[in-house]
Amino acid sequence: MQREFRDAGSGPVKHVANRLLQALNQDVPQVERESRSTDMSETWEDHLRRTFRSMITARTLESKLASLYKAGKIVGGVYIGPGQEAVSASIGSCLTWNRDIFGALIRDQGGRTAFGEPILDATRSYLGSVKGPSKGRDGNIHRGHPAQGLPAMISHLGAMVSVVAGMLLARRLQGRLDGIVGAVSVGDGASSTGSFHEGINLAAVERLPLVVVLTNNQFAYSTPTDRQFRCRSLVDRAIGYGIPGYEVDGTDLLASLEVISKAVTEARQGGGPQLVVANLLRLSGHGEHDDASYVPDEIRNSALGRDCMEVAEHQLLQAGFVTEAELESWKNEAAEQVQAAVAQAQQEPSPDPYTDDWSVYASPELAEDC
Ligand SMILES: Cc1ncc(C[n+]2csc(CCOP(=O)(O)OP(=O)(O)O)c2C)c(N)n1
Ligand SMILES: [Mg+2]
Repeated sequence: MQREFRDAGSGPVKHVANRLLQALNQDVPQVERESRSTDMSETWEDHLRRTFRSMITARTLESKLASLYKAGKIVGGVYIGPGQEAVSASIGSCLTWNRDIFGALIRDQGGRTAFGEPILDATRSYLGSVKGPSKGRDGNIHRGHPAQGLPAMISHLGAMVSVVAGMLLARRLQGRLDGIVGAVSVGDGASSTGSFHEGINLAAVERLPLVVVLTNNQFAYSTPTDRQFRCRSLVDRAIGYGIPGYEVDGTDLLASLEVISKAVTEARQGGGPQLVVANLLRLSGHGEHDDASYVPDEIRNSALGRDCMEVAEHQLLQAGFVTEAELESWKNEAAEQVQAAVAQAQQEPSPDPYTDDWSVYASPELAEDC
């Protein structure tokens, strides 16, 4: 199957775009691949379908959140990850809720859903419901379920790398690390922070089962990659840490799931930390308040700017892994679930500042054993 792309631009963008083109123009694999999810009975095809369904749910949910924000129904910011669902959902679908660890960042609704976070968590957080995981105090994405392996997100870019490395080290010291993987999702901006370096270095030295998935979406807010790093590709950083590194086209679900599942399996089997670098373009603003007018058309029109949802849909239909009718029903089901989750959160109360225990430093109810 030959894929067609719009103009790949010039210079470095053209170089990356051409490499992606070469990779993408290989045929959709006909061979049955072994599923690397923890459910050993699951086929590669089912793993792929499950991952894609999470992508659909995430896109549907985030589109709804964006329109609620624009209608003034959400206070604060809305941060979404269109274009990144294939990478994010691939991380979540290779992990097992209540066993593995997932350090999600701001563009990981796909991964959260694939990992097992209920979509009600998102609507309750954004709509300020007291029943949300942060009891209505966090207006967007700093939510989690630490006891189930989803630590509450820290915004400070690379911080989750150190947090997840620390959680893995703690589990080893407690004698309960066996077969567990900790995956963390970060961006190109995060890769310039000390915490990213310290976390990976510690994991490499201790040979912890840490998988770092670094999504290079070409911007950290409005900072482009040429103001962020000087190396050819961020995957070259793996050499410095002495760990395996993989680079993948993040707009391609088949390729992303294959590479991420390989990295997760390697880590699970004792291969130590793994670095996956996924290249794509952030298809939204940094948040919904940002029109991203600083993104040049040259990048938007390159292969990096492809929408992974369209690519995945095409791939699955072409490979015969899904039918048009099934796709339609998956989309309808996602829309119904999102509608129900919004309606439920909207009818729930917000925290009451006069009666609530504000728990400025810690809250006994929120302190879960992680
Ligand atoms: C130390 C710090 N500075 C600034 C911010 C605000 N901030 C949150 S995400 C972000 C950009 C992150 O870029 P990147 O790591 O590439 O991830 P992306 O948003 O592109 O997914 C910024 C500036 C922050 N959370 N922490
Ligand atoms: Mg970025």
